[in-house]
Amino acid sequence: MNEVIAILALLVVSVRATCTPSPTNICVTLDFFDGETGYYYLDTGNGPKGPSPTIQAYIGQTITFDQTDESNWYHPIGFAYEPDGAHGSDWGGAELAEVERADELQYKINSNNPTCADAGDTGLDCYEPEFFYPRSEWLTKEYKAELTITQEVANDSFGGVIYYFCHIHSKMSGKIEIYANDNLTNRVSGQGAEKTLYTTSQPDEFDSKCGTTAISPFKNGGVKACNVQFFPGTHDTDFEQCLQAIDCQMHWDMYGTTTANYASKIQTFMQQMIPHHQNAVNMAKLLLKQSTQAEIDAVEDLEDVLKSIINVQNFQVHYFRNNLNPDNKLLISSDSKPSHFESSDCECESSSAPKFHVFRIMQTIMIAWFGGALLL
Ligand SMILES: [Cu+2]
Repeated sequence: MNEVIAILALLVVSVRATCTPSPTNICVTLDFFDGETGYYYLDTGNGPKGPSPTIQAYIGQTITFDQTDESNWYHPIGFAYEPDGAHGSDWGGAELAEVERADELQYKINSNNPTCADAGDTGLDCYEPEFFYPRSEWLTKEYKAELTITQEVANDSFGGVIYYFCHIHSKMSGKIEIYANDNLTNRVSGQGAEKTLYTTSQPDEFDSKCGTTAISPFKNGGVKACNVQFFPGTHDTDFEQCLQAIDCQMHWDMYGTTTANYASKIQTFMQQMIPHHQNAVNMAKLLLKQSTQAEIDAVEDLEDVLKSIINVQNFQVHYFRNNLNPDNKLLISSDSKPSHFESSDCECESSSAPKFHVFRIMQTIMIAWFGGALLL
């Protein structure tokens, strides 16, 4: 039965229309190795550009953002007058104004206006919930957002700029510059100075090899290396060296981002769960980065599981940050080494061998004793 569903899903995926890029039909993809959540890449006819590229539009233009590509799962696009729109300007911040009037935005599912009970003016509340569907189910439909740059949108913009963003994850925004007409020379001024957009985080050489985010300081020889080997072996492959750094980051950050002697069970849970989830996300990305598609495909449902870990646990990390930050409990890991990583205090290697040795002696005595008892 599962095989039949899988084959049907494959057939449906293969008959979904492919996106033909142009300035008014933008093919949206995501590179999830790029930064924590991944960033949008936009193809307006010259290949995917990104991360989070700035694009141009003019008053009167309608632009379709085609999100049918599989990489868009869990990343429903939205539009706002300030970066991150619904998420606010910082973790847990108040919602910021979105582009959401009926003549400005229309979501499409399989090319139709959504008709669920909450469809409202734009269909967002039918569109966004489907991005939480299981990946195999989401993959059976086509998802698009049609944005129209009206005079009102131009007037409400700050400095002639609006932003696309992900309705599920923060920090994925990019700019849409608005011009008065199609020669794209006269940018509208809107209602005041342009807002500041954060920069995207870029993977360094080690992260690029591992498919991860910000683990270089934790690799062997790095400034935050752990002096603890988290799994056995000689760690002589890229996969092992990446995994060691990923595990070191989690141990360091679970210690360093947790309030000491704190009475709130919920906030302590959230503080610990952020680095715990980041570890899972980086491990999933490492496996995808260092495996061939054939290796992944050989294990039933593995691609769904890995991409689910990346998108769902990142969403939960953002949920924890949004809860912790307004109470000043979203901590940044310090640069001072957790005491249990100092080699002088480390009980991991020096004492485990004697304990193991004592265990073996006890085992030998017990076997000898029982063996002797049986002979009597
Ligand atoms: Cu997203």
